[in-house]
Amino acid sequence: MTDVRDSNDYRPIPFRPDRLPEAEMLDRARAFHDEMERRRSVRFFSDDPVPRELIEWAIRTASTAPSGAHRQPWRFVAVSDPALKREIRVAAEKEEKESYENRMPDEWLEALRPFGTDWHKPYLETVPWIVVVFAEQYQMREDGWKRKNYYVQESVGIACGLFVAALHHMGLATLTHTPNPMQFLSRLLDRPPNEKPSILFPIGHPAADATVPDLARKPLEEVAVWR
Ligand code: IYR
Repeated sequence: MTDVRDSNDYRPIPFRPDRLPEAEMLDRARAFHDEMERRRSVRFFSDDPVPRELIEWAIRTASTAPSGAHRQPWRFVAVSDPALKREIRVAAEKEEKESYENRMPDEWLEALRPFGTDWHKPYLETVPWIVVVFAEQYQMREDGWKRKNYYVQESVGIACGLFVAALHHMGLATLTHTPNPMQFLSRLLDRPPNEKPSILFPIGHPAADATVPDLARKPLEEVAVWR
């Protein structure tokens, strides 16, 4: 058995980040929590423009996520073209209408009632940006070369989490929207067969009269277990 450390591929470099005093760690922890605590999923957007540069920064930040074998198996497809946004809305509403009316069981519809959702997705046309995240199931080149990716769902999920945090941090609102089924996005956005649509994010500023469901987050005691 060869030791991975004997391989020419393993060439680590020093990592010596500054260590913060504990009081400062706590201040930063609280401040970051308080900021994230103010994040809400938004379904009512303003059509105010948002500079492309902000979306670029959010994608860069998302792309700092850890990933299986550092394959970074994500593609962020950013859409601002109004005609394409309209096509996405029409196709998403077609699937969602069928889902809400015929595919989703009563238990699911009941679970969604507090959120007031239905098959209408007007925000898909209102927002200045739609970003669709695709999960790269395997790497593929035109010459037919293929290579497996690892922990794709987990990696893309973490990247999407950082994306949401980055947008919130810069003062933008978004929503994790998952039209179901969502293969229509591969067709509309010309994505290759090794990429699977994962989450769609409408992005913009909240509408002046936006509302959100009145909900609370679980307290620490409910989500943490200490042993
Ligand atoms: N995809 C549908 C349904 C939906 C499902 C869940 I779970 C939600 O938390 C919210 C909506 C829609 O986007 O309306």
